[in-house]
Amino acid sequence: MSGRWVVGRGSWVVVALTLAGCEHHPDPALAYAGVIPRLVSAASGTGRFTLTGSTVVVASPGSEAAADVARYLAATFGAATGFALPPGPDSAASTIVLALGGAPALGNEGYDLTVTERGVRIEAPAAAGLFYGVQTLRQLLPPAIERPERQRARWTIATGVIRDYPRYAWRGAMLDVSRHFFGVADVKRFIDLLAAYKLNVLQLHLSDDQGWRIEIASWPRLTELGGLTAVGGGPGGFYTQAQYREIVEYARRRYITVIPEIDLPGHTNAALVAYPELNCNGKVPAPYTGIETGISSLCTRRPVVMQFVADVIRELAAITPGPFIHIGGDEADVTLPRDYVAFIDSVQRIVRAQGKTMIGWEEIASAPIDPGTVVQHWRSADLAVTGASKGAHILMSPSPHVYLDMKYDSATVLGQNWAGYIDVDTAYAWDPVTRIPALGADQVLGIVAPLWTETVSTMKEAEYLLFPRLAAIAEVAWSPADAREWNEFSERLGRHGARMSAMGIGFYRSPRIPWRDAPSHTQPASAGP
Ligand code: IFG
Repeated sequence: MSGRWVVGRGSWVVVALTLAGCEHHPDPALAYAGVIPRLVSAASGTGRFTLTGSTVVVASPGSEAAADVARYLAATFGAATGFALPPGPDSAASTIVLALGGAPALGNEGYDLTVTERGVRIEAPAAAGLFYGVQTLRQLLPPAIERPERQRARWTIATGVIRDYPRYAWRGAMLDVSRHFFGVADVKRFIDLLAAYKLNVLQLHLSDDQGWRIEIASWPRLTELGGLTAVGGGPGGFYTQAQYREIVEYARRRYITVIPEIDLPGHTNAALVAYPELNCNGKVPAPYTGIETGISSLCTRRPVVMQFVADVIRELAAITPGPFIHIGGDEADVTLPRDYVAFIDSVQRIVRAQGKTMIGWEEIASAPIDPGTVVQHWRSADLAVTGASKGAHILMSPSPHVYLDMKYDSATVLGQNWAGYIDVDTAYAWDPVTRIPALGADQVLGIVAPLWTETVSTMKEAEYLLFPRLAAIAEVAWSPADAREWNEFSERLGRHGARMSAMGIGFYRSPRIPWRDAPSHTQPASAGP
């Protein structure tokens, strides 16, 4: 039977819904109320639209971006359906229309999505909105749409109307490829997972004590030597600049901005191993494969160090189309405070000279940072407030809520616990504005959830720590604050398990969630450091 779900601000209203049929053919109308992140508004109807081999995709003429979203849609839905979903005319009997235009109030990531008996129409002022409409469309289809193999199924969507747009413009995750290296294919998988939940920033933590992961032509030993190590002594690795460009382009097609992080002046042992002239004692330190922090520093007063920093940032800026360069700045425990402050001031001049905006972990707030600098909060509210008082924008990465390398609970093998245990409710039940009361809402840019990889060496392990918490955090970043409520989310996430399984995600089956799907995996065996 059919029903209507009306989703509005603050409450769910079920209008004459009769739970029909058995579990594996849930009422398509239910899907509108199941989308993660939660939609701003949605109402499902009693009609049905079924995708078929004759469905065509109609993209706004003259827009390469819209055409590229159409190609992405065809590729994303093609594997499971076997349908070509080719470009076609608006007059076709079965269409998915991707139309640029619509209500300007939707902003550059919002969209309207309408499903009728004849087809789907996604309308958005900008192509990013079309892309996010496609992410929602995926979740209106049965979970099987996510499976890589072709299946004979009825790809039916309930008719309905959706209006959706994000709360924050900065919604992302960070992957630490320094402690353990993750190759291009893994990073592309990480990007696909971000895109599915409408996240739009990938911060790549490219250098640390244990490894340097990006080729710098003017300082080749950074990767020739600094790229050889990793936590635990395993093989390291690095990206050539061509591979980095490949990652950036893959992310761009999914409306994700790559933000490279070169951590300075601390977290630099791998650089010192490669170039001891950067070390105050001029000696080559032993490669570091442990997991302590605050153990290293560039010799910030040496001219050669500033030349090094200028060369690295110049080369990184040249391969980074995005407006931001992250210079780390955290845990510089063995850098003299006055040297640290002078160094950060010098680095920001170098970043500015490259036409980029500097991002740093909250410790940079102790330096004379430019207004407009991005300060990434991770553990000190005071430093975040200091940064904001200097005109910085605050990026929220509060470690007790979004550090995805934290264990779920004491039974979790992977991960650490210095910021506490983080189950799904802890990742969900917080708000970026009220988290630091002294911050004004307009001073908060958005959210980034870091996955540090001291204890994580494969994507399987990464995905176990990422999900379901990253889906929860994506909702904190996208959905209206007054529409978020833990009990409703936990029910919705319980129904979402089948979709994560279909996506091949070996997620943590939190006991706090009423999972509706059969368990399909167990906790990955520990790799440990
Ligand atoms: N803090 C360090 C990270 C990482 C993390 C692991 C920041 C900004 C602990 N710095 O978080 O390098 O080691 O949980």
